Amino acid sequence: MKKVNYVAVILMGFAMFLTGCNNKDSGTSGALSSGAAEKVYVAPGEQDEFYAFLSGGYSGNITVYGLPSGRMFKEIPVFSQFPTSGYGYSEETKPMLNTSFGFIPWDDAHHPDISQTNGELDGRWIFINGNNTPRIARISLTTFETEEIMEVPNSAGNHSSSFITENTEYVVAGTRFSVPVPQRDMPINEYKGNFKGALSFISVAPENGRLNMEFQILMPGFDYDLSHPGRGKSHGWFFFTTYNTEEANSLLEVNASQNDKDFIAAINWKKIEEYVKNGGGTKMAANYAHNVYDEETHTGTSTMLKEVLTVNPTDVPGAIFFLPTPKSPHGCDVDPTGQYIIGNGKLSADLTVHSFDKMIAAIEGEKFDGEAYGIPILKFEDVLAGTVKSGGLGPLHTEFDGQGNAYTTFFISSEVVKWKLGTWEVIDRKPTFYSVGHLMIPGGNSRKPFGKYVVAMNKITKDRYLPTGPEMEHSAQLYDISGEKMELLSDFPTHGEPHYAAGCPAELLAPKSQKIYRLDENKHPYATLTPDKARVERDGNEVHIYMSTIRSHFTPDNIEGVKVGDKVYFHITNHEQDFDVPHGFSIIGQNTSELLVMPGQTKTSVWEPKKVGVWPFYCTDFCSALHQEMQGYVRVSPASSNIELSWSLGD
Ligand code: RUQ
Ligand code: CUA
Repeated sequence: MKKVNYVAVILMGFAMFLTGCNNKDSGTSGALSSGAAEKVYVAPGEQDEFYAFLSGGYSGNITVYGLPSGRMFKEIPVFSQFPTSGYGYSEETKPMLNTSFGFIPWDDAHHPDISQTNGELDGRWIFINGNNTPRIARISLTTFETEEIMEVPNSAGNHSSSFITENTEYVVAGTRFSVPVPQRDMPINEYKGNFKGALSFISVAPENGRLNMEFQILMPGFDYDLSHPGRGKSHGWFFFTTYNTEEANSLLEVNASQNDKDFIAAINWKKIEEYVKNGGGTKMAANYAHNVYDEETHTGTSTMLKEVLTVNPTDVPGAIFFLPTPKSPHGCDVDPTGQYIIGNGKLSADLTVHSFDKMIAAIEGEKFDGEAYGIPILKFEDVLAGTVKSGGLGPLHTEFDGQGNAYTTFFISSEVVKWKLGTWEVIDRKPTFYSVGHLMIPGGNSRKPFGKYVVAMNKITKDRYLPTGPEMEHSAQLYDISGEKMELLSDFPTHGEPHYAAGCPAELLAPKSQKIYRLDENKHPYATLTPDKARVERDGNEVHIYMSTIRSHFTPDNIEGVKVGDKVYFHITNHEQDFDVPHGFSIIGQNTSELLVMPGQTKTSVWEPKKVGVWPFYCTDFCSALHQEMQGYVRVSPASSNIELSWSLGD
């Protein structure tokens, strides 16, 4: 990609000039110019310029891509069991998926957000929300492993999440559905005035990223759809879109569209933080899981937390205001300067842009237009910065390029529209294929966007790829936005349903990406640190096998004395200290998944042998020329047998 053949480019330009070919419509014609092809071509052995982290939606995970190539590098398991790596199947990772509803091996993951320092991406962690059984996850961007999951109490449909403040002080989680708080048995049609919407502020410890549920604001019973932090001048505030301010509880497609305007809730979290630090708020009994993965033992633990601090909005005057925003707004986006708050009214054609300065002036002038449940409503005209008459239909989400431009997706009219902040004029529009949801510019949700590419994530694929039965993978499209006009460069398939995505320059992550885990730092209680420590121990009907692996051998490789009815734990330590050499482990009849054990790591799989016989196990990852020889046997005797445990160390 870097080695552009200039002569070819000049000749090509000349040829276009001769034929009168106009590059402008390359997106609709389906025939891309070779200029576009060169822009996405990453030659063999070369690397991409950006990482892109796409949420998997109903896959529950995150997928990692390179830009501009659109090549998929990895799927990071977060909320879903993942047989490819054994996540959620191994004894070490099962606790990560514990909740107050028990073991929940799936979720609906929507909005990844990378940690920031001073409003710029710092590449330490990425956060994502579980929408269905409300949870927030923190993933290390060194190991690309899920390190922590916090359940969110009093929430339901954790959708206006997981956005972070500009120094990663908080990861914020807002409920989409309002519910009775605390949950109780009550008639649904008594919703209005009785249900609450919890907005949770979870602090992130700067040293190690540990999450702590600091407080929850119990808002009126609206739906809280999306949110974004203030930044720069508006740092200290958080903005949430609401819909269903009608508080309807049935036929929402009609009944929640009655009000001409819903609200953006502006929350001064610094003020609430101060209130809470001074002893404000009410402790409420709760029950929610906090799951932490220990870096030294590579083992997760799950703790149930029993209390949450709640804040009633009217107890902190001057902290929360409503900004009227037309037509059931969905996206809520804040520009890199922190001045503009954009509400995308999904039933309107126009975009509403609020001004932070005007909002502050209106608050100081106490110019209110009534209140809702004690929360002051500002006057629409007083806070409005401008309206983008876009000519599109169904605006959803907006990102920024750092050059004073904004890019908004339109679901109904299937396009990305580029417009100018401050003048509100539309500069360009390009079709998407089809029905675009979110879009992402690397750093586009920070003070410092890298405005070279935008990725549009489309909800419908149809004819873009070879058909694969009734369902197609969703389609992403990459546009070059470095010029005045956008240029469609490529399509690439995604996995699950990408909602939001986050991207960053490759150099922020690539140099610090973990290569191995050091064996001499392995603190796993069942680690086998030298092959001579490999052994088998019986404890009642539990059998613990301490096993080590190195190309191309399991130690021990033959085990006898196991009986039907035993619970056999294979604790496997990978002794490799080389980058990219995992070993796998699987045994016939195992009803979990294989394990993929990284260099220096220990992982555990449980096997409950059902049948007498001699059963093989093998390595599932083709690790060397003698990978096929990496195998062993377990002899399983009848429950009544008294064959002693024995094993071979291969000497
Ligand atoms: S959503 S397509 Cu889950 Cu972010 Cu708007
Ligand atoms: Cu180890 Cu294949």
